[in-house]
Amino acid sequence: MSLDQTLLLSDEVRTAKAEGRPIVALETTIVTHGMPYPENIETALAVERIVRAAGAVPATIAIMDGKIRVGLTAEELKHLASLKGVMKLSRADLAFALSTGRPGATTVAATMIAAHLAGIRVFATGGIGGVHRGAETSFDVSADLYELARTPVTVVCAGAKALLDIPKTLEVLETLGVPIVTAGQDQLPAFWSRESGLPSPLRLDDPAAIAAFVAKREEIGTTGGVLVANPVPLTDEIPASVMRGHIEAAIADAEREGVRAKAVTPFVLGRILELTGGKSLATNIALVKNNARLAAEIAVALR
Ligand code: PSU
Repeated sequence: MSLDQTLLLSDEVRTAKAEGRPIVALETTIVTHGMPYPENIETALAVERIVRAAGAVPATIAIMDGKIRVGLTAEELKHLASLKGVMKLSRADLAFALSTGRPGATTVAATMIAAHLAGIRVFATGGIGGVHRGAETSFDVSADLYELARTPVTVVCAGAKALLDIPKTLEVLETLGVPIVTAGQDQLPAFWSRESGLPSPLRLDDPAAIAAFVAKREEIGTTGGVLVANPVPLTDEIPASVMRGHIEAAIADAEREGVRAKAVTPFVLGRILELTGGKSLATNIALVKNNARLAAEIAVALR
């Protein structure tokens, strides 16, 4: 079987590619493992509308019936969200879901791989995976970081999820040669909060400048992706001082219950949702929408 039979672009995405229109890839782990129903579906559809309103074509990515699907209908997205046992796919198991026919949602790493295969250069998510707290003993480091090092896709996020060890995540990205560009401020944002207390390695203030940077990397043949950190809007943020206690409590619960590996992030996100009385979900939705807008603007400027 050739890649043509495995990689299935929707009519809209195929036409957009043929016409050279800007496209923004979107992931599905946030739908199946990151947010509860019905906010997960509502957010995924709202994000597609935002990408369109900014002049780009959305390409939501998932694995269904042994195919890499690039561009899903609302019905297909709802079907994926309703299925039990959807795999949370990364580089290691993407082809497993394809060869066995198991349904799979794509993480940042798997979405980057699929986007690159489909010739899509920009991708919007909420927060990337990174180095987990206690990684010095658990060795829990997300494959997202290594994907950023090797696959040439620009990933717009709101920083690394603040439940991670952000200084260690920054160190690994630096070692791997992944540029981190924060949009419009000096400090790296921390997902639910605008401030992490850490300076961003790079800063650019508008989509055109970010697109010029990405284009220059392509011109000189620098391999790998670009991480764009987009601070959550001020009106939607939960200050870092408030989040700190909730994150620590949620991680302590995960440890007590023996949650490991791929299950850690979904568990901690769910626990933080309870601890913040739903506010963390509202913030998560707001930051994903904000990232979709910036990603579309970068894609438009990159043409
Ligand atoms: N952004 C969100 N919520 C999420 C994710 C991103 O707002 O749940 C997903 C992404 O798919 C990312 C994954 O790749 O979380 C990271 O998981 P882990 O920490 O297990 O690598």
